[in-house]
Amino acid sequence: MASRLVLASSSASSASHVSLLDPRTLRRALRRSASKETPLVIKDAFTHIGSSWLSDLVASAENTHVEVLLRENNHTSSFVAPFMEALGEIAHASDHDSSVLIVEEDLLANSPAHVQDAARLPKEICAENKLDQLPPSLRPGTCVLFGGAGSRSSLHADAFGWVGWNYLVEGEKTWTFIPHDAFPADEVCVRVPPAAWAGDNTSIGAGWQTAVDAYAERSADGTSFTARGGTQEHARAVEEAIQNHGITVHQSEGELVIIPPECFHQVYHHTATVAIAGQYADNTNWPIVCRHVGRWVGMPALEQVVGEQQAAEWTPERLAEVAITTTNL
Ligand SMILES: O=C(O)CCC(=O)C(=O)O
Repeated sequence: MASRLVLASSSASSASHVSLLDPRTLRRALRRSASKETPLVIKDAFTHIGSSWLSDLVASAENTHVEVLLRENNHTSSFVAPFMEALGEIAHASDHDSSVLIVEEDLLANSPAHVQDAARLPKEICAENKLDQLPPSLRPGTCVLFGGAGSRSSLHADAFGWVGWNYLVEGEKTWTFIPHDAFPADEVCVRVPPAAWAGDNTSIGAGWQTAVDAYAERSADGTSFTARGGTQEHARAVEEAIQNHGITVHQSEGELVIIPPECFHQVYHHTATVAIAGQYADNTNWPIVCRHVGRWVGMPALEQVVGEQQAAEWTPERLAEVAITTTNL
């Protein structure tokens, strides 16, 4: 099978690039991104993250332990290690064939107030996050990600129809996006409720995840990749979807990537990286959130919500209450 993800010739033309300093263009681009599943790259978003932010974060966590995700020969496992040892692995011992990744919510949650404040999503992007009005057990938290060279996320779509955001503090990454309807989700995915939401009957939404790794095999010059993992048919179906509908985005240090609701994506870390990732819901994607929850809990009234006005009738409190009651029936 031919390698399909060719970095050198892929263009970022399907992803808009905007600056936080141009608010009117930014608002239009955010709205388009949420409704049309087009990823967005925002510059100048976290200018308040200063040069000491990372060292302050690391100092506050130096005596803690973290979960390390290890990917070796298409197999992912995890182990718990002292944070500083794990950082050493990320800086010096990670490569394409044996890579390490840390994705942690606790690091930021336990860091000093000025570190947390600097990592907050600017109001120009989301003035009021409706996810903050959900009951605490349903609220996703902001993560810090430390990736080693060659590490990659799974190929997945996030739960709930939220908008994802991912700011790159250090390093270089490539993203592959595939619009939801162009991805063979029923064939190759399992549904995964977010771990933060207990994963039991209190979960009111779920993401999609596949065992296929779009970045499994790297060409000798490092510019193209072949998918592997799952069955051969699954890998082929994913490759086809990427070939026909994939959008490649290169993310450099200081850029914020916006992940459209329910859009499939996988991320490849070319170097050691540090990133902050979170999620939000506002009027632009609240109808998508309502329909997502309605489908997951089996509530036609929610599933059929159309437009921002109708969605606004479902406050986050009402949505959570009704959906949790329905899942517990
Ligand atoms: O940066 C990564 O490795 C994964 C990011 C991601 O999947 C996300 O922010 O949703």
